[in-house]
Amino acid sequence: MKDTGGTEDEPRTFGSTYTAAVNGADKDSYLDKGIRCIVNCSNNSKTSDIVSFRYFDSDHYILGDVDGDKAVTSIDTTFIQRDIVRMKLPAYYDRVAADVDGNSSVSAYDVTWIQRDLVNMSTPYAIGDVFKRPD
Ligand SMILES: [Ca+2]
Ligand SMILES: [Ca+2]
Repeated sequence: MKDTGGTEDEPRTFGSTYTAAVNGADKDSYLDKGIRCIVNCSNNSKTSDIVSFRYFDSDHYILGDVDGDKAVTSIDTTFIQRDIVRMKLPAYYDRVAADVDGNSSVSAYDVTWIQRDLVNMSTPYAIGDVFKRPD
């Protein structure tokens, strides 16, 4: 596989996009390594394709992305609202990403900040930005 990302000169960073030549059979195994295909994802051709990937790892998170789909959407706010009322949550629910205002608790304020961000209103928090997970 020809890969333009992850060299010593150009290390992969969380959330960065890079391209690679991947054939159809290879694509699935490639995606298992914490790499998410964002372009030409459904291609099952036998020949190699140049595809764009976005690189993710488990040491980082996106502020507000509690379901881990790498985007901040209204689904994330729904999960946080469930958390607030102590409803059952899936294992992938990320409470670190839910605490948008960083006050160590998950509350309706966190939901409101995300909702503001979703409609492009200003917030004092870097919702959608990548952060390193605390140790
Ligand atoms: Ca999300
Ligand atoms: Ca909070």
